[in-house]
Amino acid sequence: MAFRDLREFLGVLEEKGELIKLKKELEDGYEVSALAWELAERSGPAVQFHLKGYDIPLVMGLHGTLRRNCIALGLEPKESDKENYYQIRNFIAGLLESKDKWIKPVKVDKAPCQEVSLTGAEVDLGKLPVAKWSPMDGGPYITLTNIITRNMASQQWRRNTGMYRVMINDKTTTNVMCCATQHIGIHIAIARQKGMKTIPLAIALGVDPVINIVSTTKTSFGDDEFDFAGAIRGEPVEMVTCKTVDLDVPANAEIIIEGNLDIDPEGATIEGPFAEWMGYYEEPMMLPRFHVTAITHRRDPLYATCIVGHPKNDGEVIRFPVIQANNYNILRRVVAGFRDFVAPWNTRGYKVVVQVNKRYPGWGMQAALAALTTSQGFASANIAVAVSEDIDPWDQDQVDWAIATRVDPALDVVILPPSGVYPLNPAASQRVDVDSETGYTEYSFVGKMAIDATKKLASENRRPTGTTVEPDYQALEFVRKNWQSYGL
Ligand SMILES: Cc1cc2nc3c(=O)[nH]c(=O)nc-3n(C[C@H](O)[C@H](O)[C@H](O)COP(=O)(O)O)c2cc1C
Ligand SMILES: [Mn+2]
Repeated sequence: MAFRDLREFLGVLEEKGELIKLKKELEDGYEVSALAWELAERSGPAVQFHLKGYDIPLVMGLHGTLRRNCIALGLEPKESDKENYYQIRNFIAGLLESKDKWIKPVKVDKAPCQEVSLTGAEVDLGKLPVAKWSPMDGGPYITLTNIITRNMASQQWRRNTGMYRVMINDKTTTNVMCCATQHIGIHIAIARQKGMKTIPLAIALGVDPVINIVSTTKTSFGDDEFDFAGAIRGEPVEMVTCKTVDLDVPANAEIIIEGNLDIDPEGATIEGPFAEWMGYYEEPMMLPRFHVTAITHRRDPLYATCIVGHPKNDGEVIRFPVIQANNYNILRRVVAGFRDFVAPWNTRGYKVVVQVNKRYPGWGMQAALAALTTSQGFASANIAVAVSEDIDPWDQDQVDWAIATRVDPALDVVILPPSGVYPLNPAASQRVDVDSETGYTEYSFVGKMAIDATKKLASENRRPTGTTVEPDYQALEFVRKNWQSYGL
């Protein structure tokens, strides 16, 4: 199964009643953002519409429900969010491990995304239907991006695509949010260490939804997400060479923005604030500036977007099952008695839960510490909780009950000292814009807390956790069968 492009996906969504084309034109960015908020609140459909003042139509909410993400991945959607979460997580985690199934992209000469090519004085980012989405935002933001860069130190074509936010400054420049712990941050640091002042960069907008999903998935550094997309699609992604920079981009995209990222720390400019996915306005930061050399697009392009901030906006829904799939794979290998791992939706990945079958004393704390110290866990989790098999790690009410009743705070909590982490961490302090020693960009410092909320054992020199209250199941069955007889 593979969608050729965004349009084919939209066609299927419309057929299934998952996409509505609005007749009404929207007035401004705030109305778009409020509509996104309410659609997230209601787990509503994807929408296509026009924004006043712009010719290019917008599509929004493509990834807004786990159900739609199942459709995007060619999986049969199931009834509940829980089933769809596990279905997507396991599918992504499985393919990440099956490198033999990864398929390299193929090159094409003629591409829909280059039907129109604007260079030099023709470049005008203001033509894109991108507005200020939230009152305190520092500018108009492009959000559903696929940002392609290369490892400039590698002889091979080591490429990365990641989804990173982009603030428009003027007709020809933007900032790109590229922090140290992301692969683009590593590309920048490597190029800086080689003494380079700029690197080529391309932004693909409006793509086959699988490409958005791989740009959000945390693969290992050095992996090409387009090879991984090939595995999901069951056929290669078609790529075309950019008009003005030495990079390849998905040929069937709606719009491509090409140019050079100024990585000289002197060239950084203020970006933000931005109403971000973790539910806070992100403070302004100094970020590299992107100088656009060309915009290419289809003759009648669509502009795909998402607006973050609501806990169930498409940005969160797309991230939630895939971003931790790699972490799940790592923990599966290193945690003794491993059963499951969930980064709960409501805590935006800053709290994670690992479930273990504790056969030996101490395995609970080992699991919680391991969840904090994989590279992804280290970069993004502040709190890890280990639970026993009787607690469903998906159900945060059960996890809270385990924390409240199985944790002696003096014995079952380990605090790790502050370390450099992903900067979009609301609890972190001391942000560093550019580290002159390493060339790394954007990180913060925060400590970490491991909580062992597993059942306690006598062999741990503890009073064993009591027996959980459960009904007599035979009696319960009897009561249920005879429910009417109680006059209820
Ligand atoms: C809508 C959306 C916007 C995102 N914006 C950013 C961003 O601005 N900066 C960032 O570091 N990560 C951002 N992410 C998360 C990254 O896409 C994700 O961590 C991905 O793994 C990065 O690619 P990489 O692993 O190749 O670095 C965003 C995710 C989504 C879904
Ligand atoms: Mn990557």
